[in-house]
Amino acid sequence: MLGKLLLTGAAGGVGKALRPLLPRIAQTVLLSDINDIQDVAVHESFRRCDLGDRHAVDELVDGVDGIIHLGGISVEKSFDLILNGNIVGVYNLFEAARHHGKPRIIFASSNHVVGYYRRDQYLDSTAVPRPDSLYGVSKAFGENMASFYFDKFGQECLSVRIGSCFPKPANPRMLATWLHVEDLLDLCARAFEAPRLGHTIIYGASGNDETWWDNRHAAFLGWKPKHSSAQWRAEVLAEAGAQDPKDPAVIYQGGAFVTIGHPSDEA
Ligand code: NAI
Ligand code: 15L
Repeated sequence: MLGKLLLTGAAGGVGKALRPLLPRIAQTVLLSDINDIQDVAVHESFRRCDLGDRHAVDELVDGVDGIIHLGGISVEKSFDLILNGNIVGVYNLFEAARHHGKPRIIFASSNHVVGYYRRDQYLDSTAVPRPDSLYGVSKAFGENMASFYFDKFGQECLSVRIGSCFPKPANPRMLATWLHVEDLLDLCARAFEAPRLGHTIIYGASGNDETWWDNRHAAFLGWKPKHSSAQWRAEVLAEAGAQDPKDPAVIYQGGAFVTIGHPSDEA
């Protein structure tokens, strides 16, 4: 059990879903986000912080025993927004951790690091990144920060290439990528408890019938997802109707992210 856990991005979708589960792994939780949070529970506290503000992030991390880093831009957006939240923000977080006792970090990376692999390719964590967006590039940067900070400074981090962490799968692609938040919580618990974590990358998907990802390099964590998208399969496929096998959004793992244009070209 951790003493004080820092949860960044706590006002977001995954943060909201994870918060009620966190007493299973930490005595107290420091919530943080660039947006306000009103419903702070007894075991929680809240500090508003822009991840791009180095001094504020340094103060945020001081005194925490572990970090779940969800904060940042979570979809394709302008480079300026991604630069602040996901590049400068990740740098600030790792620097703050290095200066404050190196609490373990769980970094919310994304499947969009490898979004330009086809769905008939089975990937492990050694696959060379093929990002499908500026967003995916920024998550690859975060993973590289994790690698560098471990090799040079001994900062341990689990980068979770999260598939799709939502209450239920929203489309046929998510039948493969879906991650139940309880499986994410269990993965975080194992990463904090493991005798050695080092720099590890894992794909974050539940035990779905279809998968494109092989987590054998992270087998030492003993993570066995309990949930599966199978219960929604019939409903999701019926709602979606026929899929065009020539559509890049169907061919590639990143789905619709591969069809999004450059954000600076948008009207
Ligand atoms: P979200 O967009 O709902 O939450 C992200 C939170 O980060 C927001 O509350 C936002 O206000 C905050 N944020 C953005 N910029 C910030 C900044 N400069 N400083 C401080 N806070 C900032 O995203 P969601 O779905 O909750 O995802 C959480 C994390 O997991 C994100 O890092 C996302 O990239 C990653 N992820 C999520 C997936 C999913 O299926 N939900 C899949 C893959 C990765
Ligand atoms: C992500 O990285 C996003 O944060 C999330 O909003 C979804 O788009 C998810 O990937 C996905 O691929 O389904």
